[in-house]
Amino acid sequence: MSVAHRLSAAALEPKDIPFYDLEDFRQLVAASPDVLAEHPCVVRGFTGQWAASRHWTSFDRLNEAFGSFPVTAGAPQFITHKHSKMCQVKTDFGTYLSYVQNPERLEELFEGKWSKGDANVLRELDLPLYCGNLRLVRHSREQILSEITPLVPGGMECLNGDIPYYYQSGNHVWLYVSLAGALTPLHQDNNAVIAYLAQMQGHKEAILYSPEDKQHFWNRELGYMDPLCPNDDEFPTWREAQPWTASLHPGELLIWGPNWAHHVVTLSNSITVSFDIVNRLNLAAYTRSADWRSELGLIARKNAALFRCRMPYPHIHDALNNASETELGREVMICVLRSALETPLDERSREVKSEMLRTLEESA
Ligand SMILES: O=C(O)CCC(=O)C(=O)O
Ligand SMILES: [Fe+2]
Repeated sequence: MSVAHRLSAAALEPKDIPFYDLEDFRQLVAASPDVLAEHPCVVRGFTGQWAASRHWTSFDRLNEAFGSFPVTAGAPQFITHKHSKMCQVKTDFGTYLSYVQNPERLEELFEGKWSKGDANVLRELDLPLYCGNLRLVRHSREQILSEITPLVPGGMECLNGDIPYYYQSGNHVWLYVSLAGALTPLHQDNNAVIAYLAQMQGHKEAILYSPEDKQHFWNRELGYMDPLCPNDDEFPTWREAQPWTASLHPGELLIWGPNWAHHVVTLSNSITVSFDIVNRLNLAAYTRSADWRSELGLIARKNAALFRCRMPYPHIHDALNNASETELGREVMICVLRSALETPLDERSREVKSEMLRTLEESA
């Protein structure tokens, strides 16, 4: 197709992400366990089972439980295009909640806390600050997970608990509280996770693209396009990318497969739980990812004395001294998996750890 012809071609009509009641989703997953590689889904009737759907919708309760947690809030949440501008404050979640309840108190609440831009730049950007990193869980046995149990809808498999350091390696159990207008620009999540957004309050709109269309919505030089305002010069083939869209309301859960790119706009003040999943669909892709390796490498380096003592092997000591964080993370994981496999494990945990070890030994 000539360039001129391609530019004048019509963009692909967005496809509606299909909605399922919980039981229909269960049957869909049983018939096609890999359905999320094909398209995202919205599931109704799932989050109503959670204690969190009663507890995490009260700001007083959220403040009591998580107010002291350190967070950042950005406008937009983060940026994924080389030329985008953003503002950011470093604060605690309680102060952020005060802002969400009284956005006009911006200056007073964040005085001296700006790490990017300031209140004037924020007004120019015309976006609210958005805290997207209230991290709720660091270990798979934490009590707080009972708030969002069952963790996954419709009998989906979830292997998170069998993966060492899972919740410390950049994977989310995060709570998002956002004002109308808050923006999460187009991006793909770390570690090839399956992910969901569980809407507890308010309304969001999401646009997703399959990883197979990546060449049309991303380039190495600039990053990701803006799906609401695609730039023909920067992304000349954007019309060939198939958008999938969903409007998300309380009680609905949007779930997508590994590496699906997503752009999310908050349309009315919102509370959402976000959760990352690994199962057999993405275990190998997870294991091959660099993101958890560098997080784990960083943990090992920050706690070098402890890791030296627990792992008395010359190659780990060398890696602690000389290797990049990503290489160190791989070495540490191999060591953790080998020792775990020497102990009694249930069958599933043994399978997961053996597959991870095999994949890591194959991929340097
Ligand atoms: O809800 C949003 O604003 C986007 C969240 C997101 O990107 C995620 O949870 O992976
Ligand atoms: Fe995301």
